[in-house]
Amino acid sequence: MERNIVQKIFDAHKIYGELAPGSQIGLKVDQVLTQDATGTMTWLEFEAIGIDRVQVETAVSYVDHNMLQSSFMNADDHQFLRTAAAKFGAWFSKPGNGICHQVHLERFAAPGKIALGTDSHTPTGGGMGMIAIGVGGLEAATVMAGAPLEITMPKVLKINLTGSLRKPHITAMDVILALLQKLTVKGGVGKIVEYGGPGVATLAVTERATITNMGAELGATTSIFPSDVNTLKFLKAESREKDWCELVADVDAAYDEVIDLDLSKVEPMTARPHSPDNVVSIREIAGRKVDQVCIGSCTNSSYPAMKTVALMLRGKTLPEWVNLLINPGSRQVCEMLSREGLIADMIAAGARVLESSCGPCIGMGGAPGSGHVSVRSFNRNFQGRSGTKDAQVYLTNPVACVVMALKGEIIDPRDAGFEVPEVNEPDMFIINDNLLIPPKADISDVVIIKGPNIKDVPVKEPLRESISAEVLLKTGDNITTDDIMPAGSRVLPFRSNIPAISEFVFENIDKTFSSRAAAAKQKGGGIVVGGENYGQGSSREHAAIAPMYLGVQAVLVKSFARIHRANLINFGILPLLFIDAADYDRVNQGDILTIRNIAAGIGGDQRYEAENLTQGIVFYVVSDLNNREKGLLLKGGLLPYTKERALTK
Ligand code: MIC
Ligand code: SF4
Repeated sequence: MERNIVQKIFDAHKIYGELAPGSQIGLKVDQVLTQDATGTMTWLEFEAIGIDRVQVETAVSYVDHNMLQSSFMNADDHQFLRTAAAKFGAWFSKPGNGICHQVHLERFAAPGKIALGTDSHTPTGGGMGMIAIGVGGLEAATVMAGAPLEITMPKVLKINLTGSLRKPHITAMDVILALLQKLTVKGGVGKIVEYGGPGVATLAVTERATITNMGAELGATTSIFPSDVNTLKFLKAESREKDWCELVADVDAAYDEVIDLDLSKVEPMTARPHSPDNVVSIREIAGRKVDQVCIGSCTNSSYPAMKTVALMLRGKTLPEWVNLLINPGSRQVCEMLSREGLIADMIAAGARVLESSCGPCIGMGGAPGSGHVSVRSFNRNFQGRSGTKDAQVYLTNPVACVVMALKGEIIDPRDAGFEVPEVNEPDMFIINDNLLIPPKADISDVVIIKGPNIKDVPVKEPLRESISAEVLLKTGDNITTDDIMPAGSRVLPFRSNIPAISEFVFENIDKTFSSRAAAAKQKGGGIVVGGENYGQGSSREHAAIAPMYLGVQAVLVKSFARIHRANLINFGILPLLFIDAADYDRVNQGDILTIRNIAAGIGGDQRYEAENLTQGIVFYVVSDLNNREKGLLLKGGLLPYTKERALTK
């Protein structure tokens, strides 16, 4: 049978199941990456499962998010992660080595492999021809403990690329922005996006990685490119040609859906506030004054992108009112730029060069001023994520970012009259792995060190037979995990401390949420009601653990985003769907809902009667759990479920 790339990789990793969309499959995982903001929980969970050493080929623990270190908390977390990696057999990427996705692409990603990461932008590895999927921490911990990755087989959407980009003003960023404009933040839900067609050969690995990185914003399970001579070139330049294999779809491979995209028709695009799919061509909104520009992040941090930025800045000066912040994504890129004198060009022009970390992308510094316009080469512009609620954040390509920084206004890069050099991938990268600590063979003297801010993972009691709880909050569509569990410099340091971080749940929507939830917990707990695509965005399981800690028993919505739905189940919160979307209007905040006979419902047709006691009405809701999800939800979540299975093995 003719197969596409996804089928080829899944076939080679299949433990059980059929590769038909919608069926349950178990896959062997080769690599797992964690980052510090989600990783402390992941490694605490791994420890709680009770397995001595990671069971996957390669596990890497990165530190890249919590780098501000405004108190002891982040540094204590880094020490915990370093000692846990040493104890459990993972690589440790020290702070300063760079953003997990960029470093992973450089040093570990390999075609044909399956990788999981506790970060939603793990699909960056798809640029290398690898299936790389973002998951919650507990999912990653159980896989590192030896479990297969258990997922519902997604559909495969082929994007057939023809033509070539009109570089250098138009970049890979514009490709994914154009797709977001077409497909929206829900367009990839339940799908893997596989790129193919003659246009693929015109894109280098790092350009492909920009596209697969931001495929997360489509809601896709992951995105993947073929592995070809460009892939080999990149791996050779990283001295890793041994990791290469060719991987292309068979000529007559079948897809569930095909979309054509002519690269030569792509325009310079921008996503306007406050959603990555709020995309227009830059020319449509030109003229607005720009206060801040940020370049870098895991989306646009490659050496060619950063070198282009530096050369464009050479000999120029920023306008008085513009702040330009640059965070090269990895130490490798940063070291190469500095050895070539390119960092000097950036700082001479007036840019503020930040360390290789997530930085302003997740509100760890670099917050814009009140109402300011911030233009970023990043992947998310959700309201408040920058650290400033009324900031107007636009997303665009790095060349457009430099042009807008130098002009101080929103302008199409083709209209500014600046020379833009074309920079290619180098033949050889500088390889210096001294910030990458390999797994240790002898762990006899390794002690895991936990600072006072690191608290145990809370575990929920088994699912109740009946839930009678207050609707604590009713939200609209496309609620993000940034809305549920904000990040930024104030909150991120508490990622290892659930009691403390739970005080911030829904803070940007309703400051009283956590105190109301705590009060409701005494009377039976809470329910959150939402619209479509609830929980889009980040993989942070804190958006499930903290509500669980506050007594939330169920979340009732029109539809869920994939990773968040899994996180709710993993932490024992019942994910419910309205059968009739019109019933959404029959629930108000403050109402008391009662859902009875839960065990029988889960074992049966998964339909439940929901009685709105406040309004005296009844409607029906449904859960769409598979057998595994049913089992672990009844136990109170994945941790108690996995521990019990490990003990009874
Ligand atoms: C993000 O971009 O939102 C993050 C911060 O990288 C998250 C992970 C986290 O919340 O720690 C993600 O994308 O999963
Ligand atoms: Fe870091 Fe931003 Fe990338 Fe998330 S999206 S991993 S915060 S750089």
